[in-house]
Amino acid sequence: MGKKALGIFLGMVALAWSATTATRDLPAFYAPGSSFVVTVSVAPDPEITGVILSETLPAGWTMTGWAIVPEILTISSNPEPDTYKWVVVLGTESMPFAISYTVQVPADTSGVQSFSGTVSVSGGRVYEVGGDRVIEEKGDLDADGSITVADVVLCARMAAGDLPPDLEKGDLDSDGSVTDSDAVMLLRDVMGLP
Ligand SMILES: [Ca+2]
Ligand SMILES: [Ca+2]
Repeated sequence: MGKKALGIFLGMVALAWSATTATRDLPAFYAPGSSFVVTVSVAPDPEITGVILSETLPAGWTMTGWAIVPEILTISSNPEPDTYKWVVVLGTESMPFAISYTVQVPADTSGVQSFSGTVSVSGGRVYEVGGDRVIEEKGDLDADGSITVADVVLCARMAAGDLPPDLEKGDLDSDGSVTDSDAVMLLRDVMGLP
């Protein structure tokens, strides 16, 4: 292999090995009517000077605030109802960053919901955002795939100290404990009340 050919070959290897990555971190569960924070961590290629992150939320969910760490010049927009974009201007100093955004869940949401997203980098390539994609509704305490009166009964028994509390799925108002107010929230959900 000639020197030039070797150079091209090594260049191709470097291209193949240096890839921008983006990873989403979601909580495992949501409660209808609540809000929570989603974090997307992006590690751009060294030569990347700008990144556009685009995130599509479950239908009807809204983004209510965001932050980027470290602080980099960023412009956000909401081009379509459920899609949010952030243009991150890295300039000459490409560095990993994380965008955290707060999501408001509508009160009438139920079931498993999913997120999707892409990162477009200067130079034109587009990568899928990896990591967590789906989030389940809190309250399915008997894990049978739906939220029914049976789950309300379990929640009420946890609130009464009759059963060990399931904080991940049973703490609907996210105040750190399973109490009667969680059981009431779940009952309202089962009955289709706002
Ligand atoms: Ca259930
Ligand atoms: Ca609670």
